[in-house]
Amino acid sequence: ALDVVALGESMVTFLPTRPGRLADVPSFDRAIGGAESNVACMLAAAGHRVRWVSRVGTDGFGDHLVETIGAHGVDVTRVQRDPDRPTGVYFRTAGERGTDAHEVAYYRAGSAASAMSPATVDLAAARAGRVLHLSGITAALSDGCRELLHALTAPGPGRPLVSFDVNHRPGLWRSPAGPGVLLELARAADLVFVGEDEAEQAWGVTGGPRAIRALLPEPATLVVKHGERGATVLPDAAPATSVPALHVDVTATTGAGDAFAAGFLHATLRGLPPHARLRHGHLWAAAALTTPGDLAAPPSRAHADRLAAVDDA
Ligand code: KDG
Repeated sequence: ALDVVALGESMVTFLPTRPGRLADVPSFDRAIGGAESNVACMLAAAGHRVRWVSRVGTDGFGDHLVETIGAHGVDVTRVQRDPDRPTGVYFRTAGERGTDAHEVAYYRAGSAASAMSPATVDLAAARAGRVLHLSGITAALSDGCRELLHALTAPGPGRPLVSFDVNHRPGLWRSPAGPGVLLELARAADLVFVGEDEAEQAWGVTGGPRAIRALLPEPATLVVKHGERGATVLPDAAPATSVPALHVDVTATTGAGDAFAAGFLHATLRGLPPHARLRHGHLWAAAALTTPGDLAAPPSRAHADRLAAVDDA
């Protein structure tokens, strides 16, 4: 049986070889990105049984994604190949995300993954794990992708625990419906990850974790991230738990949210208590923060367990 199925678009990612404006970067290093496959790869590297469900072109970039993600130990047998649409790619600069200095150029409109829909995706393959991990990025890709997320989050028999990372990417939404769609999807999930700043940007909610919880009363578990300050977990019927983040010298923040979700899911699958889930989230995020690419190797289990227990002693 599978622990986790992650569904979403991945792209070949081009990382700048030097800082500065996109217009000035002369060459790029190839890597891979994709919020959901980042989660899948980290969980598989930590020993979990994981599947990635997606769609890529019949091009070399599609081959590269399938081969690289498969090499992390992720089941890629349900990834479809689309002969008519290309694999998405994107370029970015080195500047810190969330600042004006950070530029992202996506080439993914009309991609193979944007053709995912309830009609093209094998829903049973997506529902085959204990956890189904989704993100709000998918909802922005096309009408079919948005309908797919609604189908996968709808209640019904055989529905796994649905984990949803809001991942609000304003630059991707071509309609003003984004925030409303993300709210609807988050309310239909069982476990939700959202940044405090993201909740303010998308939904205009200020007032911290309690105010966000009031907007999202349904998910059994809500995780509110406060960036470099830490994160709070709000279970529906238990007191909130907050754990500060680690202080690290940040190389690149891209992928840190995915790593946090993966670490939290890893500890959840192991049945660890809320504070340990947050600690693992922070430890895994630290691995991504100190790596230039979107995808990092998780800390070893023994090492992370020792670090997670540091101030329990
Ligand atoms: O969270 C990291 C992702 O944003 C990155 O890997 C690319 O999935 C991606 C996206 O759509 O921005």
